[in-house]
Amino acid sequence: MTDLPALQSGLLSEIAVADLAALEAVRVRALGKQGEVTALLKTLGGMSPEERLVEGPRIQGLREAVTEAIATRKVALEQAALDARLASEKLDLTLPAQAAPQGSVHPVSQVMDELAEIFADLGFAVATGPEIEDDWHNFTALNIPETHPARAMHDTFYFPEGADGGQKMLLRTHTSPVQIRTMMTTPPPIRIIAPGRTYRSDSDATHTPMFHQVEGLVIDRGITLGHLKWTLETFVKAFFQRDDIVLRLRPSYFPFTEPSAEVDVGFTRDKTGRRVIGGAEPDGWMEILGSGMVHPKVIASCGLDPAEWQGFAFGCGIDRLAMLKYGMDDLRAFFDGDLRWLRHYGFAALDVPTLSGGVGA
Ligand code: 2NM
Repeated sequence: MTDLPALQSGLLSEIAVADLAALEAVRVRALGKQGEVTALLKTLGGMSPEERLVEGPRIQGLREAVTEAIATRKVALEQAALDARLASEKLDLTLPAQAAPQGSVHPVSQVMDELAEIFADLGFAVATGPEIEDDWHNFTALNIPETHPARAMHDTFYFPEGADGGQKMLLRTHTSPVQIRTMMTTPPPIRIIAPGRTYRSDSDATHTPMFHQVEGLVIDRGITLGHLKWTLETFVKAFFQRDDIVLRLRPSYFPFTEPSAEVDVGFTRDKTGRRVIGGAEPDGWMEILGSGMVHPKVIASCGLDPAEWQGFAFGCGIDRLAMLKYGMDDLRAFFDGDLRWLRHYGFAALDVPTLSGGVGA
């Protein structure tokens, strides 16, 4: 005959001090298939009914006592383990950031913010639109018909002919479709800039297939070339942060403007011979913008009466503006995602351009 009270007190005292692994070992040794208590339960089958009536409740009582003791100990151990984790993994969210900030603002983003800030001061809103455009908004509405050589000039990325049988879809080659969409949805007067990604199938040291453009548009009554010139002068002075900026407007051709002008900015040279934008007596000229008076056909395409509404528009490459202002010489580095380049040319996240604080000074 097994001494049940002795067995029970032995097991219970073991359980009382066991850790989780020891507890599982005790459980297997007592209650497992080959366990001591299990073996005792099996002896019930060989007993007489009278004997079983006495021993059955005693053995079952032992089993229940051990089972409950194991369960109780297990909960206590798990709670203690959780308390220990909570104590050691404490995180004080009110502490200042541990590491030095790793990220920086890309020069393209910085220049976009500068442009928004400068033009906001002149009363321009920022407009955006889809990068996947249809042929009409990107070309036709801009007075670039199907046969126009400008379509070939733009090296357009076309999508495969759509199953919907609708228009040819493409990656916008300029942000002008944003201006078209604005003219069609917003009653004049309109003053907007449209910065964003644009795409042309072109790739070398000075061209990337994706590049950034900003275009501006003013539509109102009685707008003249004089308004255009003043606006561009004010913009370029604010952007390069000097007053001795000389602009030169050269007659040019764009299908969407008439007349059209390319805008050069005068540069001088520093002691090392590097070109510096500005200087009252330029040593040479750099082309930075295209511009013109919005073609009456474009205004009419958007549902406005060109006899009542006139305007000017301009466009330029943001990547190129960033290179000129911040002195990078290879456009391709802009899109390499090289952290060393970004650490050198990037801007602190809190270095937000403001007119009072200096746009990107
Ligand atoms: C340029 C040069 C000249 C331009 C025209 C328009 C619109 F939609 F109003 F017709 N948007 N942008 C424009 C004009 C763009 O980029 C070199």
